[in-house]
Amino acid sequence: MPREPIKLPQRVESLSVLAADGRIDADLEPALDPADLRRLYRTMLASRRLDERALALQRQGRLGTYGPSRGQEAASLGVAYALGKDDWLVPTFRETAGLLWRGWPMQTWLLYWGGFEAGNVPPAGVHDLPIAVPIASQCQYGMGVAWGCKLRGEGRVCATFCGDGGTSEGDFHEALNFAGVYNLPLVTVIQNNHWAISIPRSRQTASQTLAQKALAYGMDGVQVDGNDILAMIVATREAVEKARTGGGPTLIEAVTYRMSMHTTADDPKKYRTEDEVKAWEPRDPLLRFRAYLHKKGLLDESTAGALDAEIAAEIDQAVRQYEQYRQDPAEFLRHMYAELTPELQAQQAELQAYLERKHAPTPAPVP
Ligand SMILES: Cc1ncc(C[n+]2csc(CCOP(=O)(O)OP(=O)(O)O)c2C)c(N)n1
Ligand SMILES: [Mg+2]
Repeated sequence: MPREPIKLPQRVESLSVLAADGRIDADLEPALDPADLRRLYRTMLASRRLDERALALQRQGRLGTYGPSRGQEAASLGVAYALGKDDWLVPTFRETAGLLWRGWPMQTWLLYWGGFEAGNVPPAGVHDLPIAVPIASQCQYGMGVAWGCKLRGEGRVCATFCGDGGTSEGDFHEALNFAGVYNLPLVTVIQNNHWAISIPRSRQTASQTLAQKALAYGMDGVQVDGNDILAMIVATREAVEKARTGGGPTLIEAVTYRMSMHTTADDPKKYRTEDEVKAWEPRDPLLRFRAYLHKKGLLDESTAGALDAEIAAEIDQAVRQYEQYRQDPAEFLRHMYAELTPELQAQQAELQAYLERKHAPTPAPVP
């Protein structure tokens, strides 16, 4: 009757490939097509610039409350890249880079933040769910989608995202538990950006890592340098391959940092120091990837400048389309049920009558 450590078949690993200064672990470096590397860089840059523009638009009163994704681009993009076209992605609201890779037009993304229903509609043929804001709800949706994939037996996989704060929600644990029991083709990615609004990661859990939570649900966990796009690609590819071939779910903790405010309704200076933010700046995923591409001879100053100009024009065009968009005010009633309930029908009729009154020509004054 000895006392001994329990040996678990699952593993918790840590993974990083590309150091902050652009040095690479050659044994782990994925063999990516140079055209793909360039496209990945372009998407990461587009995501960063779009994020900056969105912040400016919100400050000018031209966009709703906005949640920036600055600093978290690699964690999102690496996952999107590792998925197949027919796989599913379930985003939180910081997946700008991943959604651009999946083919979401910039103007659709702007419409989402502008509060329009049209911003919730994935482009044709893109198997993504709309952006979900309720914390860790994405885990449940992703688990359900993965279950559907398994039942249909088409070999498709679902990747779902949540934040470090999301790991304290029941939804997170219930989804992982279910995915483990039913051996679902699910990759759950925690974007550990160190903050849940003003709650630091250290107050979220006493666990040393978030990746180790995988063990409780009978799956492998991997803690990845989330600012290292190559490591994110390697880890997600392995998890996707395993899921696709019946090996079940994986939990990925992407260690990253929220370089901006939580949303435009937040002032992070109230709860974190400038020094902390500064310490993360050299680990910026965009700078690191750029250094890597420079070293490989895939990006020079003039190409980088041309790219910047191209992306700025693309964003200008998307902003124009967004601001010219006109929505039928009754649109919001149409998305909850396949058939309108009697109550919603009555509301729709009332709205219609109101709009007709509002737009009717003003009657001439009685002489
Ligand atoms: C169920 C629920 N409770 C509260 C909120 C308000 N809220 C929005 S984001 C957030 C913090 C989330 O932190 P984390 O999961 O780390 O994600 P991050 O914002 O850092 O990306 C909170 C409390 C919400 N959206 N949903
Ligand atoms: Mg967080």
